Amino acid sequence: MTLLIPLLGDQLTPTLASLRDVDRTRAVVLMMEVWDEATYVRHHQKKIALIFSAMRHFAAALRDDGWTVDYVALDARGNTQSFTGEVARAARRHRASAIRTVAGGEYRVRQAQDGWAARTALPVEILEDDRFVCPLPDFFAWAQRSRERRMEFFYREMRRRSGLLMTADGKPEGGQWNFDHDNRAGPTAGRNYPAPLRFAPDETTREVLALVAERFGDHFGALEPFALPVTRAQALQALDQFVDEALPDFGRYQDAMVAGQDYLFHSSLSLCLNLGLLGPVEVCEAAVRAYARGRAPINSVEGFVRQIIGWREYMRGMYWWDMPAFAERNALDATRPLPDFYWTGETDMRCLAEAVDQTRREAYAHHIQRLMVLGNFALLAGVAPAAISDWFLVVYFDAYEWVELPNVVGMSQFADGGVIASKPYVASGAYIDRMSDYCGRCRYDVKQKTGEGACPFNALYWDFVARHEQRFARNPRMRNVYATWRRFDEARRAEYRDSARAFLATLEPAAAGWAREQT
Ligand code: FAD
Ligand code: DLZ
Ligand code: SF4
Repeated sequence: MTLLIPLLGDQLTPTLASLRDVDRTRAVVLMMEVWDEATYVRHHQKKIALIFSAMRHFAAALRDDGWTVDYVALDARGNTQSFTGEVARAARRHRASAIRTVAGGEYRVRQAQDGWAARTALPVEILEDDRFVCPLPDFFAWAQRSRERRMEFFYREMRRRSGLLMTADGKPEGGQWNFDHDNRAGPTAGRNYPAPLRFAPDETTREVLALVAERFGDHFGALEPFALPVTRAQALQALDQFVDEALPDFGRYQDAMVAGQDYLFHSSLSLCLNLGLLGPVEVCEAAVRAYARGRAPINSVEGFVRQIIGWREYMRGMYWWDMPAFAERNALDATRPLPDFYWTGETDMRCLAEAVDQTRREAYAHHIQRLMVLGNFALLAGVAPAAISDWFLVVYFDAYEWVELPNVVGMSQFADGGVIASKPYVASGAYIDRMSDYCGRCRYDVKQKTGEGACPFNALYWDFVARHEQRFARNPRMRNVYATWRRFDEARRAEYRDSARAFLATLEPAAAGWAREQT
């Protein structure tokens, strides 16, 4: 009687549902490095190394804890290179009598799990992933009864449910649910920024780095230097350092962008959260403790908690609510191929060149770079949502489809028609200039509106406004924008549109094969 427990690469949590209440002497945990997962999109090299290294460290920790772990390395003999193939092989190898696993975080994987019973002729128990504050059935119930499925309303329920930042009489701490209006400072000259902790690779990580260099060396991104946390102990250190050094200013500078500063006051904890090395509640509790001790102000702590129990949980719910249709959404009928500079970084637009360069080096960019530079440009230029979504899924160390897709297709590209975002996240150069120090040394002039030498975001912005007038003119949050557009005379409107057209004609489409293997 052997229970086989397949455990996926983003399920690195010792208290995972499938590991609870199990007789360890009769169970085998199966972990699999498989080509299918490493190449369903051609992930950034650092992301593959991170996941393989974290998986290997987690397997070692489970063994230390008394579990029998069958770890199938990528190059192991007979590896079929798919989850289903490996589950079937392991079921035979261990003469398993039953299979118990936690639901995969991605639709594709969850579909595969549904086929395991037929493939192995064994009973398969697929448990809900309970590492979130909001179970999916509760999210669906909320979505069903909500007229407007906006994050802000959902977030208040999560505050009440978790008790985080709630007073004893059930009121929001600090008297408000949301302190976002305090969180809009641009960069301040002369500020020092805390660097996230960097962890020297140990022998396990070095072996993985050699493997990734050999097998995935033609994928996007720099493999080394590699300094990411790969164990729970390292993740906890990273959390402590963030709370002590960055959290106090997290809120104020949340939307700022500074050349050469990859992280500012952001936590970079998404990688630990999404792998399961840290849980959402413990991370929020650490921030709330800092607030209680007077070490971090309410605008920072509330902002941070909102990102995790608000946005992160909401995005997961929306993903499962709308899949598989979500992946096909394209409300604005955008069809442009992805410009090649997203892969090469070769563009004179400094904001984009900075964002792509740090993405290549670090497999990381912070939220405002993702939303208001990389996403904003794709939306303004009319890039096909599936093309920009593939790019985001490849390049970030925290990118799993359940969180990437709703952020890109929903929030950033408005391709869901305005379910997640109440207005499109578009901005001209003036916004980027206000929130960053990029424009000063850009070849383009952010103040110039049209023509050669003008910041391309300016004409693209008004071209977007014009292209989508029918859809957005009646949106209350776009009323002022359209009032301005209508005040422009014909000649000025034509100048914007011609300038945008001329710029778009210069964009080189990316070569095929960067994001997905060519068939
Ligand atoms: P912080 O700024 O320190 O925020 C704290 C935590 O809040 C993050 O670690 C993250 O877990 C959570 N969080 C913040 N915003 C969001 C959000 N919108 N959705 C979900 N969680 C959030 N996040 C991912 O985890 N994976 C992705 O693939 C991803 N793709 C994105 C693509 C686009 C176009 C956009 C606009 C956002 C995307 N995000 C994604 C959300 C967000 O940008 C990242 O979570 C964040 O930048 C991670 O860096 P951090 O840990 O330093 O975040
Ligand atoms: C992203 C990823 C990669 C690159 N490789 C593996 C792997 O070899 N084995 C594994 O178990 N998981 C991997 N992952 C993460 C999976 O894609 C992840 O488990 C799914 O996203 C869960 O839905
Ligand atoms: Fe980006 Fe325009 Fe500023 Fe250049 S001028 S950095 S293109 S916003």
